[in-house]
Amino acid sequence: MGRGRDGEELVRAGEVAPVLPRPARRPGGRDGAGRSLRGPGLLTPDALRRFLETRARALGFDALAVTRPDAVPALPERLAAWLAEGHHGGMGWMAERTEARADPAALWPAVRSIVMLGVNAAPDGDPLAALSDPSLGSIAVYARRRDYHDVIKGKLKELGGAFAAKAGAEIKVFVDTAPVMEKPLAAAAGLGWQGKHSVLVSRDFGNWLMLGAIYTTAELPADAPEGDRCGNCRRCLEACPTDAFPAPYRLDARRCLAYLTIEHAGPIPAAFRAPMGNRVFGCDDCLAVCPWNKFAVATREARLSARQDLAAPPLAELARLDDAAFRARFAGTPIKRTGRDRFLRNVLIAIGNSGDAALAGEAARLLSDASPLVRGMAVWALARLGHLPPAPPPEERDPDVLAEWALARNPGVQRASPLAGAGQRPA
Ligand code: B12
Ligand code: SF4
Ligand code: SF4
Repeated sequence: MGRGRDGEELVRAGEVAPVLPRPARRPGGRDGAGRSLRGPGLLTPDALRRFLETRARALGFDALAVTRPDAVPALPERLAAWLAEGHHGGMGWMAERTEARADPAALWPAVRSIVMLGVNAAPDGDPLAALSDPSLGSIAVYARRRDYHDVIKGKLKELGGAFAAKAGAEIKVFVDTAPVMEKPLAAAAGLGWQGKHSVLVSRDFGNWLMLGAIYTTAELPADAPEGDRCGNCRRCLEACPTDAFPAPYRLDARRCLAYLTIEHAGPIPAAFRAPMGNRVFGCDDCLAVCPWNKFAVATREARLSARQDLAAPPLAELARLDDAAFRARFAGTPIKRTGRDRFLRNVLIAIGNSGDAALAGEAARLLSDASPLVRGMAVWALARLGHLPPAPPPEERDPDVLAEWALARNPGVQRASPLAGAGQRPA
């Protein structure tokens, strides 16, 4: 997911106290060829690499591989093409600092090696189970737990600090918050390959690795990239409820429910409301159908383990969240980032799609919410359920909300049946 911030963390040798390694729990990666002696302890690049692996395992990382800053020369062209098509939608920050985003050396000229790390966030059970019960809200797997940005950033700093001290090198750590293209770098390092849905797929962890990066001035042996293992498969492309892939390997974020439910600020465009079904935060459809998930096992990282109360919360409960209750319920999770109003917008669309007249009362109450975004979606939900009052309340003056009232009277807004939108495409 996007974060839209330019967070960079430079750590110099000795700034972060090294931690004592706990016993390793997973076999290490590959050994590369040594090149020169380095750092105060005269460690070879191979020895530094082994140090990184041992420490990373002890900190709870599940995958580590190394690449060079110039490993993907096509990146500037690919990023430019994506932006030129407008596929980033309202994520204006993706169009900023593009030179640095597409070229690690432009972000930090001193970088010599890039260490890509993955934390397994595989779900325990069917990640799409909530889609079959329209009275529940479906929340993306990555968001049913503590915010991975916080978890991984902490681990990266600890690992990077220990490495910087050992190597006598400088490092910067990144997780989603800086102009870094984590997926192609992880693919170049051999952690997996970018599937036709563009997400990194791993032979060991399927679609569920969350990524982070350490840029360093140290020379480390680089790993070989992993080849594309999608073959003729098209499952992810076909599973998308909103046809968000104009071609394999290319995503138009403006059609993606992960973008629309999380990053997009205003009302969800009308054509995508029915296909949203009951997805109230993010979407996992293209990830969940990938056959490579059969090798994934549920996360061993306790701090990334799912919170049961976030797996499939009842819509009726979510519709009652005021600002304080929203913050209390989702503190420490990625969901808090949307804020209460955007989240309630999504909940109301799910209520509209539920086909459940018993939920109409929740939507009716929100016709007088303080947020115009929420009031507007309450109008849509009530129209979908066939319970819209004949006229807007006299005090309603907001032009966007009044536009929703006008739209709701349009015969194109039809009553929903249970599960409407699950697998349905927008007009
Ligand atoms: C912006 C963003 C989004 C946007 C746009 C997604 C996108 N595909 O770009 C939105 C909001 C839609 C989004 C959604 C999700 N995101 Co997001 N997102 C990011 C972010 C911040 C940047 C991604 C980026 O650089 N996009 C720009 C495009 C141009 O790059 P690209 O996707 O790599 O595109 C490549 C292809 O187009 C390719 N290409 C073009 N033509 C061709 C042709 C061939 C033949 C080939 C092979 C390739 C190819 O070249 C491009 C460069 O490699 C990253 C974190 C980061 N800093 O990297 C997280 C990140 C990608 N997101 C992540 C996750 C988990 C998700 C969701 C699953 C969340 C959810 N469940 O709701 C969805 C998945 C949707 C999807 N199918 O992509 C994880 C993915 C982990 C992984 N294993 O890959 C990341 C890496 C965050 C993290 N730190 O772990 N995200
Ligand atoms: S399946 Fe969901 S997450 Fe994947 S591209 Fe389509 S809308 Fe986005
Ligand atoms: S579902 Fe098929 S095409 Fe899509 S990423 Fe997985 S293997 Fe590749």
